[in-house]
Amino acid sequence: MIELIQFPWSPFCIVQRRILEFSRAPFKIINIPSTDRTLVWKLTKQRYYGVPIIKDGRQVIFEVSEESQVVAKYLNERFSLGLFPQELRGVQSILWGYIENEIEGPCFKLNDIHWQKLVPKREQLAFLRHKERKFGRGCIDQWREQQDALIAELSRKLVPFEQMLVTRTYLLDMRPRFIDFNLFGMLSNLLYTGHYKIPEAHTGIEQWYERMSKIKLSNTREKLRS
Ligand SMILES: N[C@@H](CCC(=O)N[C@@H](CS)C(=O)NCC(=O)O)C(=O)O
Repeated sequence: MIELIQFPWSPFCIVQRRILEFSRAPFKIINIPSTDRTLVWKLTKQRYYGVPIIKDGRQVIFEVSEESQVVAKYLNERFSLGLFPQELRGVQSILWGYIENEIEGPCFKLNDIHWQKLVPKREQLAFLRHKERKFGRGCIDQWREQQDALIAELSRKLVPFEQMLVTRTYLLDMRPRFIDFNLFGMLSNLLYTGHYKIPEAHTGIEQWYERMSKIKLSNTREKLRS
């Protein structure tokens, strides 16, 4: 059985978790502390410390660069999910670059404002140190002060997706493709603590999000046949 090594609020882990749920394949979640990557390090033979990774029997799958989608492409092949069709090559990679930078940025900052509720006490020192070494001392307090501006930034950056959904059920097509799962993961990270909603103006995205949180592969196939 496939094992997903993750922590629950990570936007990138949510992408792969939702893809696995969508596939209907049985899988096991192994949660690790966000501050202790020992298991990832061991499974990847000291080649990677990020999450998510997946273990499928003897194979361990992980990303090879910031832009790679090794895990999603592996699951796509393994379960014939149709997430990376030939005709959307190029378009999808431009979009996942935007989603994983422009959309992920405000989402993770807004989520991190509530870090003390997410991170167990014994991990808080390592978590805060990791953030402050990457983003500067006091970064989380700054994000808290910038909360309204971050929500406005996110809302503005979501406009193209709202526009895509005017004429389509999913972002690029009448069925979900990889970038639907990608955007879903970033927004699920935003919504994880229950402190936020999808910005109000984006009713199309809100309805799409509902669909994306439930859709499973056979529904898609049935719909495609009809
Ligand atoms: N492009 C990678 C990004 C993964 C990523 O940035 N994961 C974060 C957690 S959300 C991570 O583990 N970063 C390394 C670290 O925290 O040390 C993917 O799609 O999986």
